[in-house]
Amino acid sequence: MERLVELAKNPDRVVVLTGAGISAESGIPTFRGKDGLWNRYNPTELATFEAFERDPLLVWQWYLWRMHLIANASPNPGHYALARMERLYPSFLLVTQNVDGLHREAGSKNIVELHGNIFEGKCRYCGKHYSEREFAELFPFADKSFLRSVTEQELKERVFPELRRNLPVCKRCGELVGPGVVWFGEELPPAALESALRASSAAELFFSVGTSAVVQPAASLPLVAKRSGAILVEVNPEETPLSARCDFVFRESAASFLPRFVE
Ligand code: BV8
Ligand code: ZN
Repeated sequence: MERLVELAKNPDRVVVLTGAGISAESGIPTFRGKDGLWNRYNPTELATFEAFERDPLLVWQWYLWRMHLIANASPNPGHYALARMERLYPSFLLVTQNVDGLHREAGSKNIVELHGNIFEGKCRYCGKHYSEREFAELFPFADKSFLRSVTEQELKERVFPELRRNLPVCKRCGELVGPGVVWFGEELPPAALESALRASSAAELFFSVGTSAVVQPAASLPLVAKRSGAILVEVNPEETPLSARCDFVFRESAASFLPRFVE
């Protein structure tokens, strides 16, 4: 750590890429970890437009279950440390694959959300976008304060049976609205990907935190940084395909490493 802190004294361009692992200590299951979402469901099955067209009720049940978990979760010391880190460096960009909004809740300002925001809505038929507030109005079950007012039990016993007749219908085109996230096979928001690529190719110090580094195109960002001469740091209790390319690897949780790094 000392050598990294030494090297990290004066870089003025720092990029941090985060994945589901940084929200693990907020109680949100990761995708591929041992208790991961992938084990109970197959998100490449569910997080797709095909699945939504085939069974919108099942897809919305899965997302409401996750939204309920997230609405009742709070940022952990790892999120707060990154919000502090942003103030330490003249140029700092946080690029997240997470859709839970916990970085914003922890106070991070310079954020790129590559995979969208689970509390927003997106009509994939006419392209209309719904902000968190607009979507909560269109689809009250998606409202964070509603989700905080019910238990998981009530969600399953009271909300799910009502869901079929209350799925969100687009105000503009009358089709069903889905969650405002990027599904597999869908393009990432071009502006978000562009700024993440630009910052990664100019970075002097690049952290990959809590990501299994397999989902493309996000997983290519650390390699873009490395190729442009950045020092590459991985923070992850487990080995990933990126580990061998890193200059520093900290085999520990984000919530333990990041607060130590910024103190
Ligand atoms: C695109 C939003 C084309 C939805 C997500 C082969 C076959 C099929 C497809 C592909 C293929 N090869 C490439 C693809 C494309 C595909 C892809 O990459 N698939 C993967 C599975 C191989 N990519 C896409 O489809 C992308 N779109 O390519 O479109 C295109 C191009 C142009 C024009 C039109 C179309 C879209 C990808 C985005 C998908 N959406 N999420 C939702 O959330 O419901 S991805 C999903 O995975 C989440 O966003 C998540 O963040 C992301 C990545 O996972 P991780 O964040 O890394 O989480 P994971 O569980 O994997 O790892 C957690 C890590 O944390 C672990 O390493 C663990 O050890 C660690 N950890 C655990 N605890 C802690 C910790 N670390 C620190 N501290 C702890 N306490
Ligand atoms: Zn529409």
